[in-house]
Amino acid sequence: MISLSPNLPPDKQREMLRQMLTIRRFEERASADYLGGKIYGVVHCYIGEEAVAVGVCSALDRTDRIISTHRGHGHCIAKGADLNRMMAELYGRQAGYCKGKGGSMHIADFGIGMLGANGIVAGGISIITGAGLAAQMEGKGGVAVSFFGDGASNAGPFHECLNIAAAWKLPMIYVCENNMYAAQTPAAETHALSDVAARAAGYGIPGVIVADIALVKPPTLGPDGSTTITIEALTVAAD
Ligand SMILES: Cc1ncc(C[n+]2csc(CCOP(=O)(O)OP(=O)(O)O)c2C)c(N)n1
Ligand SMILES: [Mg+2]
Repeated sequence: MISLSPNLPPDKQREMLRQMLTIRRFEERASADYLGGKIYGVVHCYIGEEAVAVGVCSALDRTDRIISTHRGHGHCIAKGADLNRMMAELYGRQAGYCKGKGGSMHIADFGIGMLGANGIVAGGISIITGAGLAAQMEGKGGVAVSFFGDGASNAGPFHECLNIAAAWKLPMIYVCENNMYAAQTPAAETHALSDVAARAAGYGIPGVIVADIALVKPPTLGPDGSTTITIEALTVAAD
């Protein structure tokens, strides 16, 4: 993970804006073609949440590993995935990341540290916590980043993984994309404690809450890269 100054150079800001717009344009096209019946399977869009993926991934090295959710395009693009292979995958083509057999929710690119999108709500949290253990064992200062929704924070993997990550001091960043809904269900109907970061604190993991993220300056990991942290990004999805 690299350290980003809160006062970013203009070139860096332009690059981050370019990435956010790339995600937006990619998904506008994907959404239109999905609604037009040209794409099989399901396409969940990340429109409105682009700043979270770009802010977080801008602070990562290529070798740092991330995992995504059912809204995977933004995380893929922010980590540096190939747009043509992504779109080919949505269209079910041989040139796609999974030879067209996986579709929108299964795009992964291990070469850039993108371990995959995931149709199982909270399923990715377990996978990436294993990658956090791998990073710790490798001893090269890498981190693993788990993106997940507020709804996923009600599921078992969230609680089990944060517990063990804190106990083992894994180099993990848990990023909750809190858009206040799990599908159509308002968050207040499913959990009484509204701040997901406060839940993480219950496992001994420090958390920060940010309103959307134009830039995440990751809270400092321990000097040996051994601390687990949680970032709760308050954000809004378009659907
Ligand atoms: C294990 C599991 N249960 C239920 C679903 C159906 N489902 C798909 S998206 C979703 C809501 C997820 O909410 P959240 O984690 O907040 O993500 P958001 O869609 O808000 O980004 C649900 C319940 C699923 N995909 N997997
Ligand atoms: Mg949500």
